[in-house]
Amino acid sequence: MKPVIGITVNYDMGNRIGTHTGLGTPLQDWDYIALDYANAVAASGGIPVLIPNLKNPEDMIPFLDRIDGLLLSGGADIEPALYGDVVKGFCGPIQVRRDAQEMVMLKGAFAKKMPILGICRGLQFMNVGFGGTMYQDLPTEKGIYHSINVAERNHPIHTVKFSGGMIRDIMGVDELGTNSYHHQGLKDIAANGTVTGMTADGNVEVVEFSGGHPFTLGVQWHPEMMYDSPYTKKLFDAFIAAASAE
Ligand SMILES: [Mn+2]
Repeated sequence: MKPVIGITVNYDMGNRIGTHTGLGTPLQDWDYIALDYANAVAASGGIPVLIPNLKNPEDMIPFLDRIDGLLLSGGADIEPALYGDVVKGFCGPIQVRRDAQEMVMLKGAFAKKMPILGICRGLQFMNVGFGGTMYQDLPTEKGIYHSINVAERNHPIHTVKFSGGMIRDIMGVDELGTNSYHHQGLKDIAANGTVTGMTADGNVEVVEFSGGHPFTLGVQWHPEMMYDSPYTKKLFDAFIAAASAE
């Protein structure tokens, strides 16, 4: 049977989606996500299911009994209070409800030893959820620039060097050209995290986390946007295979 992969989504309480598209009305909340994630899951044989940001965090728990793997998607910045920091002027908008709901999903999936793949914010959220911290803005705090929106989304714009681990085994190469769409970056790594991929300018791009399912891994780039890359297929194939084995 094909594994069901739960995909977390963005949350908009500001009417931007509904009123922009003309499909909604003021004061409506909207969930939204790029289709690339679901396409990538489906292309590797999984059944993608979008997980809504329900009002009550405890209402997220039943989803954990119905999914075989969890994909934490990209999106808004994480509330700094979750990693013991205050909001600095260069932090982007946050989505409080998404943070709360995603924490239930992450902790629940981890406790159930379910395969977890984090992408962009998803990697950041895993690190924060397991006790790590963030740079709120890489250009300001670290002097490096990773929000590189100058080409098609599938075009590699920087190189990630793998230092071993599962990511090296999955990809079968020592380094990989990837896209880069993030202004924040990982600072202190959670105690159960091992960095297995970095850029030359010192940004953490892959972390593998212990204590849950062996496939508990996050990447900072957007593999799902690199829809024609064999390495995207390799990564999602490995994730779906891990979820199939449950
Ligand atoms: Mn990057």
